[in-house]
Amino acid sequence: MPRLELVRGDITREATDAVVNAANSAMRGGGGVDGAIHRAGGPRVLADCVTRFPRGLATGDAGWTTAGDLAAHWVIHTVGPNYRRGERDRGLLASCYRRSLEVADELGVRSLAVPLISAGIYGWPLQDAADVAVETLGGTASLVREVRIVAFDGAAHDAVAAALARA
Ligand code: AR6
Repeated sequence: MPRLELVRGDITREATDAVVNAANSAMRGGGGVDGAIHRAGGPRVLADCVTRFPRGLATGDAGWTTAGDLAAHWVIHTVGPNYRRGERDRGLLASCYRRSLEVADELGVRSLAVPLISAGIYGWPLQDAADVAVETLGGTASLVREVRIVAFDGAAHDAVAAALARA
C-alpha cells in the first residue's frame, strides 16, 4: 500500500513522478485543478489529451498524458462524479483513486500527488471527499510508494488530517 502524506499548496508545484488532475469527461481542460495544470503544463498537455482521448474519458476512469512544462513526468487525468448534478455514488469517487493508482502502476510511477477529486467545482462534501481519498489511496495495493494528498486551503487540509487520524 502507498504511504500517504498530507501537504498544503498548489499541485502544479509538486515534483512527484506524476500528478493527478481532476478533469471532466470531455478532457479538454476546465477550471480548478484542471485549469491550473493546463496553464502550468502548457499546450502539450491539451494536445496529448486530444490525441489520446478523442472521445473523452468516462466518470470514474483515469488515463495519462505528458506533463508538458510541469516538474512531474506525467499527468494522470481522472473524472470525478459531479455531486452538484446528482452523481453521488461514493464507489465512483473511490474508482477515480483506484484507477489513478492502476495507471500509475502502468507508468512505473513511484511518487504521486493527488488533489481532492470532486471536492471543488463538482461540490462533493469536503469531509466525505477526504475520507474517500484516504480510505481508497491507503487501502489499494499499488507499486506507488508515496502519495502526497495536496490540500489547496486550510479547510481541505483539516479534512484530510481528520481522515488520516481515523485511518
Ligand atoms: N492545487 C491543489 N488543489 C487545488 C488546486 C490546485 N492548484 N486548485 C483547486 N484545488 P476542482 P472537481 C482543490 O474544482 O471538484 C474543472 O472545471 C479545490 O479546492 O479542481 O473534481 C474540471 O474541468 C478542491 O478541493 O475539481 C471539471 O469540469 C479540489 O482541488 C471540474 O472542474 C478539487 O476541485 C472538476 O471539479
